[in-house]
Amino acid sequence: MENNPEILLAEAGRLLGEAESEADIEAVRIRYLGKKGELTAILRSMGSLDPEERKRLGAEANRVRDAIGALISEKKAERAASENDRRFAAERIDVTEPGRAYRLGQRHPITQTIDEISEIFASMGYSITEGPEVETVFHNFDALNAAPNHPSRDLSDTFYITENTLLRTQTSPVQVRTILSKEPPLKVISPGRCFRTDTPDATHSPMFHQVEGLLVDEGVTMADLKGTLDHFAKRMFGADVKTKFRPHFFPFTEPSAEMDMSCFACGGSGCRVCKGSGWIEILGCGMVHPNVLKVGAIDTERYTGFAFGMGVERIAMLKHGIEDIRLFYENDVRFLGQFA
Ligand code: 2NL
Repeated sequence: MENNPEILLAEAGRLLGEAESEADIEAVRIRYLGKKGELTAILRSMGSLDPEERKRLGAEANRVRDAIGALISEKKAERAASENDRRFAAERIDVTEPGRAYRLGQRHPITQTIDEISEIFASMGYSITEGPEVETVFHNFDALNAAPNHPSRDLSDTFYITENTLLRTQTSPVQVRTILSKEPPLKVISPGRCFRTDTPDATHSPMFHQVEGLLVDEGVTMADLKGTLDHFAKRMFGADVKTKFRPHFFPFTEPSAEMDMSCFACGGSGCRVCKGSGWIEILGCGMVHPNVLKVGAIDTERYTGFAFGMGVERIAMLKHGIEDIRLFYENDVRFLGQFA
């Protein structure tokens, strides 16, 4: 074992120069400065020396111990700094890189159509009302002047939950609730989900959507109905469309009508969209039957009203040229994404 402190300092310096890890550095410390280290051994062996020599060697050994200690601290600091440099390089973030675009969702085309219809009526001063999808027989049928034997009440057309509760077959019960809870003038639309026991095909679904409307005030006539619905058709399908009204029957309106509009695709000359006729049926309507107004104790001598109902899926299919209603419910993003 070397017992010249200066040589130990040189050795330790060389080993530290080669040290690559924290453990290499620690090994150097243990080898020279540890309890059984080489420099420690020199300091311990000095007892046998004469005083002059002991003093000289002691001072030199202490100086070398401090120097090796300083070299070790220096090396440790150097290593920590280079470790930081390496991590900073590895974790570097380019803050000037453009952000990743989010894939934004969108409203379902049926929701978009409901919103579009609602906006047109809201701009004419209508309020938007909602009500329960599970209804009573009273609100869905009785209050709407449906005869006790009316076919729509049939078990084979309506989802009954109990004898007295059902899934609403139209959104009319929402308007019935308005008639029952508010005083005229009334001016509401009721968009929402409806249910019938239809077998699914290209134009039928057991779950579908409707927007119904109701206006009750003094002096309301069929002219108001026609003007309102004609305006709606022009806003929804284009200022060029014309409308016409064909007599029809609904138990809750008298007189009743269906409204057709001139084909927005061909302008009325006949095409695939209007199946050659030049006209497209878009909604049902009529003057509110006095029996319905009487449900809400509305004075039928003073007040009259009109009402209408339209199928949202039908409007959306016409507007976008969709040929199968079932596409709306499959939730295939390749279909839905086209309505972004
Ligand atoms: C259609 C026809 C219609 C109504 C709905 C209604 C509601 C009340 C009173 C009177 Cl509270 N009428 N609603 C009136 C006429 C037609 O819907 O073909 N819907 C898709």
